[in-house]
Parts: sequence; structure tokens; C-alpha cells
Amino acid sequence: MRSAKDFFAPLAVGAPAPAREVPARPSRMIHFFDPSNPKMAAKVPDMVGVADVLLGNLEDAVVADKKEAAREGLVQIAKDVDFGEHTQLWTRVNALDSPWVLDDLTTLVTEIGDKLDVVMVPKVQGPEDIHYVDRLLAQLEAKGGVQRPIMVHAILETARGMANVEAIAGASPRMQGISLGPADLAADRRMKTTRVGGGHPGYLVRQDPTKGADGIPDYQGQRTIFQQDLWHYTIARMVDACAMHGIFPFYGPFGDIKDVVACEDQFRNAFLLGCVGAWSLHPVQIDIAKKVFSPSAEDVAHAREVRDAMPSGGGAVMIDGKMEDDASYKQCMVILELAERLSANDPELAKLYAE
Ligand code: 1VU
Ligand code: MG
Repeated sequence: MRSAKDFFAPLAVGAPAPAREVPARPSRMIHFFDPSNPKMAAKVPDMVGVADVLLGNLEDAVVADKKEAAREGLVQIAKDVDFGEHTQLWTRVNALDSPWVLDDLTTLVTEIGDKLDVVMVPKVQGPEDIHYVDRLLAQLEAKGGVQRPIMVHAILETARGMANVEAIAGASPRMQGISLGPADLAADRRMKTTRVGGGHPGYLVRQDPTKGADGIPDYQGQRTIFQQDLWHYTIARMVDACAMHGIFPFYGPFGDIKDVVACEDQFRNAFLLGCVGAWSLHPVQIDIAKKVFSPSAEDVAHAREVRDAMPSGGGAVMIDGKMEDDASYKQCMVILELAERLSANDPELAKLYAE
């Protein structure tokens, strides 16, 4: 492990100094597009200012004989498009054991390094994977004359990665965040769901049987079932790992594109547990994420009421029959800080949250 005093030293001569704080830019949705798909690529300029993050995906979902076209397509898009102040450009490179990743990183950092905000690394197994990418990025930044450090985002999609999630989150000052990758993680853990994220009707708790007049339980009678959340433990642990290292947790993909209702539910569960955003795989999921990961006007109004009732941030007061104190004040400040950050970029939200 690096000494604490060296943690923020550049890992290559000529590389920019690592960031001391993770840039807290709105990232409610990480919108995936395949840069080798001409229809998707053509839509990118119109998505600037609409999506918080546009991610040129080079890994899974891009077939092997399109890998180079996707890489070159992303270079072209990054050179041609002005992403403005409010939309970040990210990429997801191929896995570290693949034949493509070295060329992905070399080409992207040296050609468009100054336009890339974050590199998403799939199938991260442990801090050693982040250390490898960290050093390589520093060497490439130095080679390409990149002026600001490129951040790193890990996907949590292996059992070993899960077991190492705290070490991954703290592995480098480049760490921007972690996303849950439910499909690869399910496969790696040998879970028996074939869905890309979301719930499963078989993962449930059933109401106890009612007893008949004879006192015998009626096992065949009507019993309510309650579907449970397959991802609760994983998301909660990821959120803790990210919070303890001051980086951002994200829910990943929701594959049932047509089921916008369940997608909203899954995103909201993640939001309530502490995630700042989710992936959008199709344009229809952008607005779902925007809605879910922006606090509601009611929550913002309530948070302001609590803040105003406790100007010193402490004590205990009653508001609408409920006790509020230092701890609920802090919860309210989380909502207000998020609302402020989002509305600084979005005039519609600013209007919605106006006092
Ligand atoms: O109207 P047009 O025909 O010009 O365009 C289509 C389509 O090309 C376009 N579109 C998109 N544009 C930008 N970004 C996108 N992600 C995107 N998806 C579609 O919108 C128009 C309407 O599309 P559609 O409703 O007919 O949808 P398609 O059948 O064309 O595409 C659906 C899929 C799901 C295949 C497509 O959205 C897609 O490939 N999304 C990205 C998938 C991805 O990145 N997967 C990897 C991340 S998930 C993971 O790694 C773990 C599972
Ligand atoms: Mg994956």
C-alpha cells in the first residue's frame, strides 16, 4: 500500500496531480451508447445538455469485430462534439484481461484525454486492478499532455470484487465511484436469475397460513406474498464502501426497457439507499433517472422547513407532530445540498425548488 503522504503524488513524471476531491457534478444517469452504431452515434450531439453523462461503451454489447470501430468512433465523437458545461463524457473500456483494453486506454487518453472525464473499468476484482489502471493512466496522461486527471469508476460485477469493495473504493484518489453490475455479478455468483437487474417474482416472503376453526393451518389457502429485493445487500454494502471513501455509488443497468414502471422502482430503491444515479441503456430511461435521482419538491420544502427551524443545526423541535433534531437536520442537508447542486445546472429544477 502507498504511504498516506504519497497518495496524492502523480504516478508518472509529467502527469497532472490527482484530484483532492471527487468532482461532484450531476450524474443522475450514465447514458450508454455504442460509438460503432451510426444511429446511436448520430444522436449524441442532441443528448448533450439532456443527459448528465454520455458514456461511449467499448465493452459488452459491442461485438468483437466492432471493437476497433467503437474505439475510433468514440475518438471522432469526442473531437467533433462540444459537451458543454453540463454533460460529462465517459467511456467504458474493455476488461483488463481482454485483448483490447491496452489499445482502448492508449488511444483514448492520448487522443481525447482532455475531453474524457471518467474511465469506467469493468469486472474489477480488487484494488490491484485499480492500481494498474491508475499507473497506466498517469503514464498516458503524461505522454498525451493531458492537463487534468481522468477519474476512474469501477463496476462491481464479480464475487471477488464484492468481497474487496471497500479496498477498491479506496484504492486511488482517481476513484470517482462504483456501479452495481447485476448481470455479470449474478452470473459470477451463480445466482439463478437470468434478468438484467431488477427484482424476481421467485424471491419472496409468504404470509403465514391462517388457521381453520379446527386450529389446523390452511397451507393451501390464500396467502399474500411480498416480493423481496435481490439487490438490497449488494447495493447497501456498495453504498457504505463509497461513502466511507467519499466517492459516488450508482445502480447499473435495468434491462427490461419496456417496463418503465419497474425501472423507476429499481432506480428509486437505489436513490433511497444512497446512490446518486443509474445507467440508462435506452433514451426512455434518461427521464426516469432524471425524475428519480432529483429530490422531490416536497422533500426539498420539508428539508428547508427543518433547516429554518434549527438555525444552529442542533436542538430538538416538533414539526407537523414529528421530532426533528441534529440527525434529521443532517438528513435534510443531504437533500438540500443535492437540490442546490442539481438546480445550478437545470433551470426547470431551480424553478421547481424555488422558495
Ligand atoms: O429512431 P432510430 O432508428 O434512428 O434510433 C433508434 C435507436 O437507434 C436509438 N437508440 C439509442 N440512441 C442512443 N443511445 C441509446 N442507448 C439508444 N438505444 C436506442 O433510439 C431509437 C429507438 O430505439 P428502439 O426503441 O427501436 O431500440 P432498439 O431496438 O434500436 O435498441 C434497444 C437496445 C436495448 C438494443 C439499445 O437501446 C442498446 O443497445 N442500448 C445500449 C445497450 C448497452 O449499452 N448495453 C451494455 C450495458 S448493460 C451491461 O453491460 C450489462 C447487462
Ligand atoms: Mg458487465
